[in-house]
Amino acid sequence: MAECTDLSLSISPSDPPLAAIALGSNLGEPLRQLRSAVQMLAQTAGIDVLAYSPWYYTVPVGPPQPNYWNGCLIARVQLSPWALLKTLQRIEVQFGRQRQEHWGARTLDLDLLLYGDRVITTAELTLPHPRLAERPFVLAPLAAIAPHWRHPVLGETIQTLRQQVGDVGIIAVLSDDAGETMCATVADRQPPERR
Ligand code: PH2
Ligand code: MG
Ligand code: MG
Repeated sequence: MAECTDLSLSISPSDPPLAAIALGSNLGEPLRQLRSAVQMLAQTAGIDVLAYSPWYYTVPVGPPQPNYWNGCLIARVQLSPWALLKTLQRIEVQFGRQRQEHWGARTLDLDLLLYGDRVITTAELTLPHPRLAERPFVLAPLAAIAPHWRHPVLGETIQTLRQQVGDVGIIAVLSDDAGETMCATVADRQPPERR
């Protein structure tokens, strides 16, 4: 499993489907939980984890709560979008996730962001994830592993969307490959200039 390989260049996202999943945690031991969630997903039948991003330390969006650690992974999946969603929800519960305040603190959050180029609007599932294009804490890690994946509704690449939102709310980036001590702070936290 490689960290930070641009899979969207070499692999078609639709056949067999690639899924992009966002990970977040701000309760308990976030980094430990996120790393073991990656392992658990990698060991799940029908999910082949191909790459995962560095971990981003981010300012919480929503009610006052601890800072988050966020990341993304890309997997080749042999599950329907709905079966994949159920699997993510089951793993969240295994990590002690309780349904609580909207946008509130959590031990583990696994959000299905993209599933190939599928566009889905049902009560349980909206794809692409409805807030994907607004969130630096999702777009920054996703752009690290899939910059050329095109948002199937907006028609823009993840890299372009990531440039549009900038680094607002990103405090630091930690790469597992570079070792635990490598923690670069992101100086530019201003919104980007619109061109
Ligand atoms: N998730 C939320 C609410 N707010 N803020 C950050 N920085 N990162 C998150 O993952 C996050 C959040 C609910 O899913
Ligand atoms: Mg979320
Ligand atoms: Mg969620």
